Order: sequence, then C-alpha cells, then structure tokens
Amino acid sequence: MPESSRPGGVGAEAGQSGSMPFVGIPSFLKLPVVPPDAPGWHFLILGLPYDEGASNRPGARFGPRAIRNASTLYSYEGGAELFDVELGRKILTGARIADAGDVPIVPGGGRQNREAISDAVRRILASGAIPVCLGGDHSVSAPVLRAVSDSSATPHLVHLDTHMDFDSYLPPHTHGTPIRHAIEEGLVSGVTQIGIRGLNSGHEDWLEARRRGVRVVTAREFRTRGSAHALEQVPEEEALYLSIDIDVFDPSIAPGTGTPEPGGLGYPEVVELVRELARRGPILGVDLVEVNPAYDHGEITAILAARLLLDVMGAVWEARSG
Ligand SMILES: [Mn+2]
Repeated sequence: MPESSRPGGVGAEAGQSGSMPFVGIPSFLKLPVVPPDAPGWHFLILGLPYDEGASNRPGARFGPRAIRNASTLYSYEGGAELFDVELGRKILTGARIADAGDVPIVPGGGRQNREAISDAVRRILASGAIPVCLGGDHSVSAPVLRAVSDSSATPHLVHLDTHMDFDSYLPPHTHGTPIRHAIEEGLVSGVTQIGIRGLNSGHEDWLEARRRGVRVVTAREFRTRGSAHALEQVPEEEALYLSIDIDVFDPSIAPGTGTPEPGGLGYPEVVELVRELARRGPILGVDLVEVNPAYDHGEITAILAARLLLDVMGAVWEARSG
C-alpha cells in the first residue's frame, strides 16, 4: 500500500487502498464506510436512493450506486494522489473523506423517507463534516435543506439546473417542487438559479419565483455573459448551499437523467463557476441529483458526476484551507 493513502483511508487489509479501480468494494472512491455521525471527517458522502418524486422517467434511485461505481475510476492509491494536471497541483490533500452509506429509503415511505434524509444530514452536520449528498431525484433537496437550516446558518441556495423546480402544477414533494418548498419554509435566505432553460418551467411559476426574489441566470445568459455575471447574483459573505441537478449539463455529456434538455452547460465552465463560488462563501453542504443510470450511455453521466463531486470538494477544501 502506498504511503500516500488518504488519511483515515481504507486499510490495506480490506484490499481497498492501493488496489486497482476494478478491485474491491465500490464505496465512493473506495473510501471507508462509516456511520453519518462518525467524528473526524471533513466530508461525508451520503446516498439518497429515492426517486418517488420523479414526474416522468424514474430510476434516479440507482444514481448513488452508479456515481460510487464511477468514482472508483479515481481511486488509484486510495484516492490520495489526485493531481490535477490543469491546475498544476493536487486537490483534496489532507482532506478526510468517508462514505456514510445510504439513507434507508423504503418504497412508499413518503414523509418517513424525507425525515430519514433530514435525520442523516443532521447527524453529518453534528459530526462537523460537510454533507455531500448523492441523489436521488431532486425532491431530496428539501429535506436536506431542512437539516442544514436547522443545524447551521440559513444558507443562500445556489441551484444549478435546467428547471426552476418551482412548480405549482405538480403535487408537493416531487422533483419539480424543492425550490418552492425551500422558499416557503424559510430554509434558505435566497436563491440563485443558474442554467435554466427549456419548456417545462411554467410562466406563472417563473413570474412568482421572480417576485419572491429568486435570481435566475438562464443557460443562454450564462453562455453569453459568463460566470462573472452568474456570480454577481450570489450575495457576498453568506453561507451557501450548492444543489446541482445533473440535467444542468448538456445531454450530449449527461444523457443519463430523467428530464434532459438541449442547450445545457459544459463541464469546464461549471467547474470554474464552482471554484469561484467556493471562494465567495463557505459552502455548508452539497447535493448532486438526478443521475439516472437507466438512460446513461457508457457511464458518461455517472463519471461526470463523480468527477464533478471531486472538483466541488476540492474547491471547498481549497477555499477552507486558504
Ligand atoms: Mn431539478
């Protein structure tokens, strides 16, 4: 086992650290699996295999497993040697990351599932770690935000998505409604949406979201005016929560999702945006939702999701470490 294994990483005795990506048990990055309240971790990965909020094509319940499996691509040397050639430096050096497993979702669980999600996130926050949640459909963001706003500051929500998720047409607690919940319940201090496009965000909902102070940067605006314009919408020196719906990306690079929409963002500009966001305010928690392996091809969506999560954690870690 190489000396450089991630601090607290999986022991060589388990055949995880130092093994090839295709060997071993696919926790996130093949890191140790610990309870959500395990102390001493900087980031805890939490799977939310829930997709009963899907309004159309289900299957995002298999997202956490697909992302974990894809993440093993980056697990050489226990994930401790993440040298980013483009940055010219290692990322996540010294960061203690573990996998807190999945929330025990049950079919038809409704409120029980939402409470179980909030409970697990509360436990992670109480342990001092930053929760990094793998969806699941986007309805999971509301119970996650409930836990975040209970446990720490009420964050400003930065929401990367095709859709506004501010729907008044769908029943409550679906993946089209988490942003409405977050605002109506006072779980967030404000919302900035980036990447919005397509034909499935209703006009009335659009108007109402604007009336409630939601700042919207469409995909077109983002392309033409750049990430600087998007960042201007995010208040300075406020705690942030980052919710990334994988469908914010163009379907050509992220086909594995329930409601793809042409004209989406590319990977490099999203990573750049995330780095700048992390410098702008402390990021209290993250979710990445709507990866649906049933519609994926060549695992490209899952691999994109896994890589992006490493970038996000790397940006948060770098901002935090100064
Ligand atoms: Mn969404």
